[in-house]
Amino acid sequence: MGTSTLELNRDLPALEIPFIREMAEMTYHMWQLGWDERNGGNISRILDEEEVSPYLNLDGGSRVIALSFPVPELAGKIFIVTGSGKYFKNVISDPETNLGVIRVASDGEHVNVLWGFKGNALPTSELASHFMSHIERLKADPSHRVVMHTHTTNVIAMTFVHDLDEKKFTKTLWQMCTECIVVFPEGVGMLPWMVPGSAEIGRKTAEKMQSGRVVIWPHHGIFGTGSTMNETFGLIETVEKAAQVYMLAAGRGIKQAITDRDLSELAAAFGVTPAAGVLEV
Ligand code: 2HA
Ligand code: ZN
Repeated sequence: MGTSTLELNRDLPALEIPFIREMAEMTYHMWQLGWDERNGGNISRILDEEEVSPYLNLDGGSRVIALSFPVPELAGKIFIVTGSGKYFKNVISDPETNLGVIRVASDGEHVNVLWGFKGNALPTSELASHFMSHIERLKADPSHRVVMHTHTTNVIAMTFVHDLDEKKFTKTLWQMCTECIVVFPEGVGMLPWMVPGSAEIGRKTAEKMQSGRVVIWPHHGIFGTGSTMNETFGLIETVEKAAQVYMLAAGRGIKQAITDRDLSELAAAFGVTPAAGVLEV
């Protein structure tokens, strides 16, 4: 009934549609990195009408899903989203079951399924965190489009052995690889441990997104945001790389380090402003 079939271009394989292919390739790549075991991880990307309209009927979709957290700020916006309980590994072989394209209704209380979520699948269990983060990031940056959550192995490991203070965590990450401060000068946000999948963790995550693009959920994973899929992945990849270096080097008798002065020279050389209160120079 129109919910799992392309309304237009019915004969076009889903993987030939650029925004579906991009999700399929990204989820497969992230699964190969070992970050998205089983159904771990979820991605949502805002789609502009111009990129969707050649392929899908923007007013189509007879399936309606109610939201328990109204998002009037996102009324009319279109998203491609991974499915609840779905495996990143499987998106590439069956995008129509594992992904969906949804449009937020004008009241902000429902979404219409324009494509995908075959077999009555639902959007990610972390939809609240995604939608609320999209709202905050769009306020901060109109070019914002992507929210990505994944179970980056070394970031999770680091949250067991490092102080969870956001400034201390940020500084350690900056010290692990020279370019970190350039890639995320605003640092990382950190929540306390919380039960995932709720509107509450969504609100707390989004609050942190007011001033940054990365939020860490201790012992669980990471949220990253950005204007493109590539840039958002690159941001998360950089934080994870720093955490990996930390897990390799910490406790092994570090003999030299990148100093606070080095970090502030780097920031000046690359024209970025480091988060306040992290460096002592
Ligand atoms: O999609 O990662 O946080 C499963 C999760 C929940
Ligand atoms: Zn998760």
